[in-house]
Amino acid sequence: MPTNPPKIKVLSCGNERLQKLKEAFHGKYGQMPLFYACAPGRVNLIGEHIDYCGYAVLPMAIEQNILAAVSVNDSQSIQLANTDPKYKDFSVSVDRISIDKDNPQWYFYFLCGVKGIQEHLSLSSLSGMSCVVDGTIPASSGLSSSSALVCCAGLVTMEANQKSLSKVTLAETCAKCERFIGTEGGGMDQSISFLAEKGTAKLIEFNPLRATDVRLPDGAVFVIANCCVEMNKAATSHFNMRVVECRIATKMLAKARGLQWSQLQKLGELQMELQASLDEMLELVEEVLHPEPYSTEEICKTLSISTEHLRENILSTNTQHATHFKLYQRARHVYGEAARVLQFKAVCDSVPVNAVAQLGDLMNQSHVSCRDLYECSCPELDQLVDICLQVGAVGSRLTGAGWGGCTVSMVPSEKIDYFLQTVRERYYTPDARRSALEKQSLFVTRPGGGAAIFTEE
Ligand code: ADP
Ligand code: NG1
Repeated sequence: MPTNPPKIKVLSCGNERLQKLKEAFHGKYGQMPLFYACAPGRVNLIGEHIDYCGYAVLPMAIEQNILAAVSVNDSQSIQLANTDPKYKDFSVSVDRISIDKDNPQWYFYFLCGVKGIQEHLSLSSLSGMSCVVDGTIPASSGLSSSSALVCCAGLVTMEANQKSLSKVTLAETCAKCERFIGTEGGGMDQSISFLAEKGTAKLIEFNPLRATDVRLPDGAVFVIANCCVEMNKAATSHFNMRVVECRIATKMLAKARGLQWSQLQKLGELQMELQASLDEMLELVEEVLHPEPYSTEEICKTLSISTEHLRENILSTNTQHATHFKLYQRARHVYGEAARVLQFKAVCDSVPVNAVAQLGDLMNQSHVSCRDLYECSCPELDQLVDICLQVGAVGSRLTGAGWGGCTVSMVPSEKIDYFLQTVRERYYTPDARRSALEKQSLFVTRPGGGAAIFTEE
């Protein structure tokens, strides 16, 4: 497999979207783009909220992506425009890049990618760039529009500065730099955006980052359905609260086992340290943690630390206000979900006769765990999952961060027409807003390719 993102020669006149983007670019900057870059969104089939705990996940890239047209300028500035008027123009001098965590505007995600590559390559000066961005991934819907934008910006910056980096380095760099916006994600989105290959889902493992093909069984298709509730991760504390709860659970479990807990941050690291199985980790959770929420006082007392220490070293900036932490529920979800990912991969590899039913079961268990233990679902997602299961899906679950956004369902191929029509009738048509969004909200998806650079022939 080639290690660098592909550079593809294209004819924009054969591609309506590229042609339109080229025209928009010309209208904005009065010149032609030098090159284009695209990075896909993703749908996670199973393995939710466990990447930042160090565990493997199982996503595939989707066809929807972020595409940018780019030229290099000599004005020493980064000029950004967007084909969607909702995203306003922005310009900044290359030596004045800063990212405001308290105000997650679209261009700050772009600047995350720019800054990440600059720091990784230790570039003392950056080329000026003029860009127009065009996106087709529904935003704040669990399909990784933000990471696709960060990855696209990272790739653009690499190319505009005439550098070359491997897909793995780009993925790791973009995973790290998206955290400049404040969310403490785990790297799944950026990894699949760069490492995806058409026709196959991937098992993504971390530390070291690697991607293994997962062939999905014949006879079923995956359908994405958006519940039409948006949840912006960077603008709320839900996401980081879960990251923090997992971090505290790691330390409390480590302390109970007499380990040096202060350096341990992830539930996965703790498992490695203990050399235990996932089942044994679940037993440890039952033995050590209690289901009632932990107060700040109880945590500080158990770890023998001050509240200031907790706030400064363990909590994130946007979770400073938190007073209660559900450690038992979060840890149970993470260890259970990590096991389900491995079971899903094993079923795809061995393809038993009832493979589709087994995978569906695992997806259903995942949703229940996200809903009840991790509490990252919402009534609309639960309703949509129920409808999908009633009308033919063998498995259905929320995908991505949750609290809104999309479900992914596994549907036997022969039932797909009835499924799509009935979900439409039951979830979208009765509500005017949903109905207006239905076309981009309910669709069959197949594993797509990863990020790439295009130049015109
Ligand atoms: P997701 O789950 O899609 O990653 P987030 O809430 O983390 O959702 O990020 C969504 C943000 O990403 C948007 O608010 C916007 O700032 C940015 N974004 C998404 N799509 C685009 C786009 N096409 N153009 C510009 N910015 C975009
Ligand atoms: P989305 O669905 O893109 O908000 C987020 C995290 C992932 C992962 C999932 C939950 C970022 C950039 N992405 O994805 O790393 O933790 O939630 O599985 O933070």
